[in-house]
Amino acid sequence: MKTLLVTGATAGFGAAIVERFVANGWRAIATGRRGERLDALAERLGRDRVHTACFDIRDADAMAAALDAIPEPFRGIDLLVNNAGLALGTAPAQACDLAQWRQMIDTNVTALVTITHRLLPVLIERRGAIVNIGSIAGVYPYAGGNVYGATKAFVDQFSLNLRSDLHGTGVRVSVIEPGLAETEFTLVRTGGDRAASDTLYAGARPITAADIAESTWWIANLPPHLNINRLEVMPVSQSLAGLQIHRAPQAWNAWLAMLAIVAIGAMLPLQGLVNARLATALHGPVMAAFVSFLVGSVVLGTWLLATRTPWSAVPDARFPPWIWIGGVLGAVYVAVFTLLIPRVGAAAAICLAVLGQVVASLLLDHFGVLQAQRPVDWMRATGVVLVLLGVLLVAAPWRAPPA
Ligand code: NDP
Ligand code: 8X3
Repeated sequence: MKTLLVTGATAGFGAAIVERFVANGWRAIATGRRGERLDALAERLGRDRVHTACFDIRDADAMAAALDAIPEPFRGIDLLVNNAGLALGTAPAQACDLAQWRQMIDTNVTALVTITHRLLPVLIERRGAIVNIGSIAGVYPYAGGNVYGATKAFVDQFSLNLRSDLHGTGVRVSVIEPGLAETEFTLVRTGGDRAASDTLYAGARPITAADIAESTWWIANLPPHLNINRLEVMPVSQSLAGLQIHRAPQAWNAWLAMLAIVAIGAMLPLQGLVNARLATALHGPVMAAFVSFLVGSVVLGTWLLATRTPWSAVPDARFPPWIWIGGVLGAVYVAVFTLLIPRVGAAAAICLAVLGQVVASLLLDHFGVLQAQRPVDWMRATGVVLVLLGVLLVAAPWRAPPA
């Protein structure tokens, strides 16, 4: 009976790989930090077939102690699956937390080479195999991939270099580079943001943990004269999307952006005027609020959908529910102005609306609600706010509200 050791077997790929191999007659050593999950796995698959080793893979002493404590039937390791790993954050490098970078390097790189170094003698003795879990992030750069992608590039190159050094030993070395795969990966990456994780995978039919277990099984069970060097796996729904070009800001672009903000800001209070008439002349305030909701949804929806275009002046938003939340906000917004216009006058209301619009979008952008993931251009933002304040001071009728 053959034995494999899988790091990071408490979830995702690792757990699925253990299940796949044990179900097909292998013994497994399952490692990870969450002992209760390892216990559940061993209970389910049988303690005679699964040995658990609970340790933080970044702790070299704990790793050594756990490997020393492997019971006799499990000591002849034929396959090492270096799977434990994680990504933390998607912020641009200049906004990243150094501690998170270090954690990724310690886990995805340092721990991986440490356990590999430790197990090489037994793998050579048994003419075994190593399957490292890399990532497409190590091959194709993307914004926010910074250190995570770099650690996976290391895994790729380390795997290829290992092959060279293990030449003639019969030990096979492969690296699997999965793309979008639904596991706890994004939950970990976003610090536990379930909504962000669900949104990423929704409708994409991503790779499953069982798919990667299947690929690992295939690699491990090929005839001994074959070695898969690299296996890049993506869901059909994912493909590559080119390079990006930053162009120096053009004056007309900035003015266009400002014009758009002013136009959208002005549209809602104008609708407030219409609503005020609708409410009294036609169907009352409920119908007015409904019309506000519809128009607000369309306006905000158009705004957010426009962000999918390469036009860089609008913030990047990819979260469809915001269209509807935007609709509700639009309705409240219009309702406020329906009440406000008769009191302060249309010019002042429009200026206030525009100001509110700019401040709100800056705040949303700043706190990452629109997932812009880029710092606010405070120079331009302050300029816009100052101009609008100026317009408000000059144009607003600081006079008695219309009778
Ligand atoms: P999961 O978050 O579901 O699983 C990660 C596993 O790694 C867990 O078992 C976790 O165990 C373990 N792990 C993380 N840190 C440590 C640590 N310090 N000590 C011990 N174990 C640790 O993610 P996936 O299954 O998706 O990820 C598995 C591998 O696949 C990772 O290397 C990831 O980079 C890679 N990958 C994932 C892709 C994806 O889209 N999902 C795509 C490409 C590659 P515990 O927390 O219990 O310690
Ligand atoms: C995980 C794949 O594209 O999310 O390694 O970085 S990706």
